[in-house]
Amino acid sequence: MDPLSRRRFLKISSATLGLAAGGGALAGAARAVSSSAASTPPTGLQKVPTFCDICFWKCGAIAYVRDGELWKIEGNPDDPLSRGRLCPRGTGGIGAHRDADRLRTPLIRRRNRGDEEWAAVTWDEALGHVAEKMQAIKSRHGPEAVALFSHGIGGNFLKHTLRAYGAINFAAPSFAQCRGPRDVGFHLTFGDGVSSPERTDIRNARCLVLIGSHLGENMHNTQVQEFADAVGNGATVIVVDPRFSIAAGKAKHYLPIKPGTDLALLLAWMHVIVSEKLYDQDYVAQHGFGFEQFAASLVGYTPEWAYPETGIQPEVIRETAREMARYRPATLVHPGRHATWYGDDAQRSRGIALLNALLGSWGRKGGFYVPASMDVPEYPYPPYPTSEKPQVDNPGGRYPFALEAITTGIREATVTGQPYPVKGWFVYATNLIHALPNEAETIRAIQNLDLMVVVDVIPSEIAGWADVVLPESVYLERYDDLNVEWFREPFIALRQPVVESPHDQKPNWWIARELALKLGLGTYYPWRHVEEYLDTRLKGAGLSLAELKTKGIVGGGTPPVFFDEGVAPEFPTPSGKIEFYSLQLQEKGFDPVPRYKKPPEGPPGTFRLLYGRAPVHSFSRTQTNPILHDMMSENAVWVNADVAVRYGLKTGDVVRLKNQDGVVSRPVKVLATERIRPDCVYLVHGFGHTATRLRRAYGKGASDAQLITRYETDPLMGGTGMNVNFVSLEVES
Ligand SMILES: Nc1nc2c(c(=O)[nH]1)N[C@H]1C(S)=C(S)[C@@H](COP(=O)(O)OP(=O)(O)OC[C@H]3O[C@@H](n4cnc5c(=O)[nH]c(N)nc54)[C@H](O)[C@@H]3O)O[C@H]1N2
Ligand SMILES: Nc1nc2c(c(=O)[nH]1)N[C@H]1C(S)=C(S)[C@@H](COP(=O)(O)OP(=O)(O)OC[C@H]3O[C@@H](n4cnc5c(=O)[nH]c(N)nc54)[C@H](O)[C@@H]3O)O[C@H]1N2
Ligand code: SF4
Ligand SMILES: [Mo]
Repeated sequence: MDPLSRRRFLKISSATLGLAAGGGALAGAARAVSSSAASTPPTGLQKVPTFCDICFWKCGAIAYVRDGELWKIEGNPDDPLSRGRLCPRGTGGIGAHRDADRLRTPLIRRRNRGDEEWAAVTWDEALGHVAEKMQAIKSRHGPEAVALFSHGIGGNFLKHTLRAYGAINFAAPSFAQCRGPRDVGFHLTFGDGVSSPERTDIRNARCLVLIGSHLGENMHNTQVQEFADAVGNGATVIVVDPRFSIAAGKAKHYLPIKPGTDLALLLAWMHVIVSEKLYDQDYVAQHGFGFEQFAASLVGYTPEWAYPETGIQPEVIRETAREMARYRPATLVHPGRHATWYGDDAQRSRGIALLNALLGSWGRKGGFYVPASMDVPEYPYPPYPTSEKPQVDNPGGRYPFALEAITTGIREATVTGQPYPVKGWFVYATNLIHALPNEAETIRAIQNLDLMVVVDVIPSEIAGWADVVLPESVYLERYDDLNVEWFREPFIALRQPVVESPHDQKPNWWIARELALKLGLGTYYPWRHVEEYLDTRLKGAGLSLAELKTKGIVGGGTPPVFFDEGVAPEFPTPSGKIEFYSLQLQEKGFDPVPRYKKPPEGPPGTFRLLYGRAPVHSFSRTQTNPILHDMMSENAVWVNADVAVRYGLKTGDVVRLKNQDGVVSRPVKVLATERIRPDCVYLVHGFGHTATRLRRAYGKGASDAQLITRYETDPLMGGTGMNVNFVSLEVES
């Protein structure tokens, strides 16, 4: 049993749909995809509503097709996420359709795994081969031996086929390499996670605290727009980051913290707020559990104690704590998103949750709202087979608070064969070579497989390791499952094809369905075309596919989302309250209140390797996109200006980074800057591609992932803290 309750948000029934979508529907929106490649291309201008897939924010968009050619894409004004504006990546998304490096046909491996030598085959051959191998694995090891790694909504149909086959092991890097610790820390405290899109009421915050959440480089559209609104409204911004981020440029207080010591700062802040009685006493008395023990645990964590740990002066800690208290409950201490930093991340996130609890911001305007979604029934499929076996990634509940499956747990089982063998991997839209720490371990696991299938749009690093590569149509060329969004304003959005795929690429629903037919699982696909599936689901909500195709988005009105507006304050924790003291943590042998532990230092002469986002790229997926590539074609390593002088380096000089295990990066340019502490260096993630068929991106910049050979596993939930690698600068002569 999962010791944490699943999220329990408000559900809006279709009865409230009277309020839906308003007048702003797109008159005259038409389908620009001709029914077959042979038919005459449409002339004139078509506008096709859909939603973006360059990251997982899923902004509503309108694609324009001029004389049959994809012309441009803009935000859908009816969409509450984008409010009519896409981020630069979304605008450049049309480059994904045009990318000359795209996969064009199914491929079967010719020689050794990883050699990137292929034979082009038909879909029938490729899927026939995959089905045959899957049947062999099933008869030898059982269906549980086939696992799926996938990221994003596009994986839904493949998941359905694999569930029908009997598979039970499904994981995404968005948990153990991203937001997992944060959601666990908040679950343990409030009984509920932060969700995506985050339930943060940034636009109404009067004080916004960003702890390494580099909004503005992290381009999640709604958050960036709301951040601008908050700054425009005069909100106080406090930024804590070893690097002077774009967000730091908007801050009243910038705290250049020593990396890995945030929990010390959080504890000192809470010490000030509790000892000076600045917290929301009514809120804590009404909703809190174990406050006395929690308060007692803070006694030693004075600002003077935190100073040598964090490098932040005591008076700055006091002043910023008081500033937060001044604006409560409209003080939002942002929970971050990519939280897998040091291995103590669920406890650090719990620290952030507890600070918000003291400020009374959970459920309050300017803090965290209570999201709602519309009720759209699932498609009525026959039940899936059940399994006697537990999931393979977390044997014996070793990480007792894991809310989702752990990618690296599946990888480990694939290497060890324990608790049972994993012999087949399906990889859908996740470049595991860049997304998981310790690339060598990923390759070791792959070498143990009988079958490795990758569904991708470009010949990525992970595709290079596949036995069978299946080329998918990009998001502008396909339908996907519905986006039934949990947000302030609940809504349903449709992704639909705007243009045809240029070669023999196929959409995920088609691939999943054909594979199921080859596996003899036709009863799980009562529908022949995804349009039937979508229409059936939408009819269940009193809507239709025709309506969604025209509007792109149907909204469910603006329900109350704050306690003050009448939403019942519910905390689905074991005590039914906000758990300042956690008995469930205590029972499992963990600290019931967060306790600070010093992070280990690196070897002398090394710098901690930090990484993050650039506004115009998503992870490792956009570097071949011709439009986004032109905006930023390589990354540079940020080096503190004084350090650069010591090494005789200036901006534009080339170095290699060598990590503590002797792994050396590709050559990368230096950015000598005052904007980073001298004890760390920084790379934008996703560059340094090594797959030879990524012609535009190959060899440009350096890969942070390649240097992340070490990671610290979070004992609560299995997240992989990746900010624990140290590099030296190797100057090119
Ligand atoms: N070193 C390091 N590791 C990290 C991170 C980091 O910053 N540094 N970030 C972590 C975080 S926060 C996250 S969320 C994860 C992200 O991890 P991933 O989601 O795996 O991100 P990408 O590296 O972009 O890999 C996406 C893959 O999907 C392919 N793809 C793109 N579009 C489509 C499509 O329409 N269909 C199909 N089938 N494939 C498609 C791309 O070509 C690419 O191969 O990585 C985590 N791991
Ligand atoms: N443009 C763009 N935007 C994106 C994405 C993308 O690929 N491209 N990906 C999206 C996804 S899935 C995610 S998860 C988010 C990730 O974005 P966020 O959750 O905002 O941030 P991270 O990538 O974890 O953190 C990077 C920042 O943390 C700082 N940092 C590093 N170590 C420490 C530390 O010890 N303490 C503190 N206080 N700060 C530290 C770094 O200097 C950097 O500024 O971005 C999202 N938005
Ligand atoms: S934030 Fe940008 S890339 Fe992500 S879905 Fe929205 S427009 Fe697309
Ligand atoms: Mo992420």
